[in-house]
Amino acid sequence: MGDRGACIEGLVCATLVNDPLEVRSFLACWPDKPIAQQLNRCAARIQEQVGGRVIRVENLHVTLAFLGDLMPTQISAVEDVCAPLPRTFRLELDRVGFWKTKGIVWIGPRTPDVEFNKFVENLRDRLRRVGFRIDSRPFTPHITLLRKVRKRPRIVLEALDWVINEYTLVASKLEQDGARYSVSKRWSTLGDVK
Ligand code: 2AM
Repeated sequence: MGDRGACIEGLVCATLVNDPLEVRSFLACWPDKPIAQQLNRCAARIQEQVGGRVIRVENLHVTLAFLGDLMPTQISAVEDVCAPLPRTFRLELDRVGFWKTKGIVWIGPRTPDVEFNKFVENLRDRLRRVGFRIDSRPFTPHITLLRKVRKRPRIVLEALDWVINEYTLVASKLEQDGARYSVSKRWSTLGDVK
């Protein structure tokens, strides 16, 4: 009977198994194809130097807010909070970073766009106010390029100029070879209806 035998039937399942309606969700910006392809080439060069697992080109993104497993009513609440981008933002991706404890190599802007960060922090605050638990650390825009890296890469890359004109609500399914993402909703810059 294993572990379950020691527990109260019914209650056990409720705590151990996720509700099938729950969807692992996050808000993110996605680089367009040419930028994503360049980032993928950067990741391959870094991998040659320090190993690790390159993030698939179609999965490259900046997470604005990680939301966790959401029920459909919570997804509607997120959609109610999200607003269009007030304008287009540009991020100069010119800094490769390494988070040793997470084993992540990422790329991001050396100089953050203050207005973009303000927009994201404000969005995260509004989500908190309606009950979502959002990472309390300040927003650090980054695109994860590789995981499972043990050593800091030493690499000089040409800066990439990324124009951001939308963000999306994404559903994530974890599979053996990494995550599969699907976009469920988009918010573009004001006046740019999708
Ligand atoms: P990362 O790239 O810095 O690891 C989808 O999983 C995205 O949400 C990833 O980009 C990941 O950021 C971020 N993410 C995953 N789990 C998270 C968590 N528990 N808290 C905050 N962000 C998370």
